[in-house]
Amino acid sequence: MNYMSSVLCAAMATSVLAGCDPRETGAVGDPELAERVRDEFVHAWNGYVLHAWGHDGLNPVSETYYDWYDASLYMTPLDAFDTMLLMGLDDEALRAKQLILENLSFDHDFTVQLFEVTIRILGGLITAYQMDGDPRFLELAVDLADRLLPAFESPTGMPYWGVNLRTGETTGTVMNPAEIGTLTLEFGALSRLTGRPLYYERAKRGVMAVYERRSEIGLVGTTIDVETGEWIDTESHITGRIDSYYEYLLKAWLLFDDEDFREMWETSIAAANRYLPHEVESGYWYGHVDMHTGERTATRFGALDAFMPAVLGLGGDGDRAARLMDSVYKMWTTFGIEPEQLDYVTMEVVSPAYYLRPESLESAYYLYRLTGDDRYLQMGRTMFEAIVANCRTESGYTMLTDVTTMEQGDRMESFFLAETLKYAYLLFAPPETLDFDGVIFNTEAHPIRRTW
Ligand code: DMJ
Repeated sequence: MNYMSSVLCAAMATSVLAGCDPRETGAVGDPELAERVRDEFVHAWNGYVLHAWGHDGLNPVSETYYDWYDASLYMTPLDAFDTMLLMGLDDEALRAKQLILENLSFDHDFTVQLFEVTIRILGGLITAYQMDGDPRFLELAVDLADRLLPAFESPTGMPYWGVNLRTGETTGTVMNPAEIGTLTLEFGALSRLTGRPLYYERAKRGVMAVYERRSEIGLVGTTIDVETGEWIDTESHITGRIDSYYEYLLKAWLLFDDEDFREMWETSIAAANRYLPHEVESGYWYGHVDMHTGERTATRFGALDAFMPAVLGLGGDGDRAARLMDSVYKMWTTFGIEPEQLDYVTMEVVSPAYYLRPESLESAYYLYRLTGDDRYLQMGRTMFEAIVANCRTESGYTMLTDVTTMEQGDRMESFFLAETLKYAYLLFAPPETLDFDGVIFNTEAHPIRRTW
């Protein structure tokens, strides 16, 4: 049993989530449904190939493409590549690999968002290198990371929002815990793979600067000025702008054996578990509070918050994981598909879109792998079938503008192929498809293996 497994098993021994090895939990999946997920992945990828080839992504209704910046950074093929390898789609993977290696360049005079480019592109390249073995993926990752490093040159060590890939000029002093804290797995893995500690040191210094500014009761706020170190928005929660801060505290400890991260994770999750949970008639939720007083500021929960059962489960807190997952599923089934945000007291939609997000399926996958409980398999089935029924188009899959009407929008985010369909596939596929205990997924579902 490796280190990660033993940490997890030790933690789980005290929780209701018993068992660590999926074969021991009896989690056999649903191989027929896994095949269907694979077919739907191919359908979505073919839409990209036909209408958006070489661009960042597909608009599946208008059958057009989009790019985030003035030139493509090949987000969809990079995000999709390791899913193809896991699904055994070797021809598709080879075409994606050729497209990336023949065309991808980071020598562009434009500013990119540090967080998004790190989780999707740097993360995609690192896993591509680990799974495929071609050193050109690692060379691209190093080139990208070197161009991103100037972002960390702030007075506090917390990175700026964006950086110009060619000039290194930085932009954006208002940042948040998620965008600062969700860089350590990618920069840390690169340090281990290259023997250059600088990447990890820079990313870690940024997270520690956030952690050191936690409130007297141990919580972090929504936005912070990276030059002054002052909090701007002091609302605390687990939704966007804070969410993966918690995820990476835990995962950096597990991936790198770094005791500093263990301490940061244990302190931070204890505060979150003390002040955020809210038991109301509709169930058990994690809401919003003021970071200084702990007073309730909002009763909102949403699609992004649904990552939390997975992280709680991975951290060994089976009881909270199971209870929160029931609420996640209720959020999904109340409307047929989860909304971006709801008020869990009134159960009314606050923000009605569904962006093809993965977090609910991700949590179903983790809890199924950790417990072998068929309830999670069934939850995943319901979610996958709802996505097929409502988001499928002739040329791919689209986001919905409103889950109360199921009106379709016109956008397929790259994380649909990186995460949503990957977690669905892994949930239903035989456990040996991926050794769950041997990898740590980055927040874009790129599995990172501790090869060092
Ligand atoms: C993805 O880019 C990542 O999962 C990120 O952590 C949150 N947003 C999307 C998916 O919803």
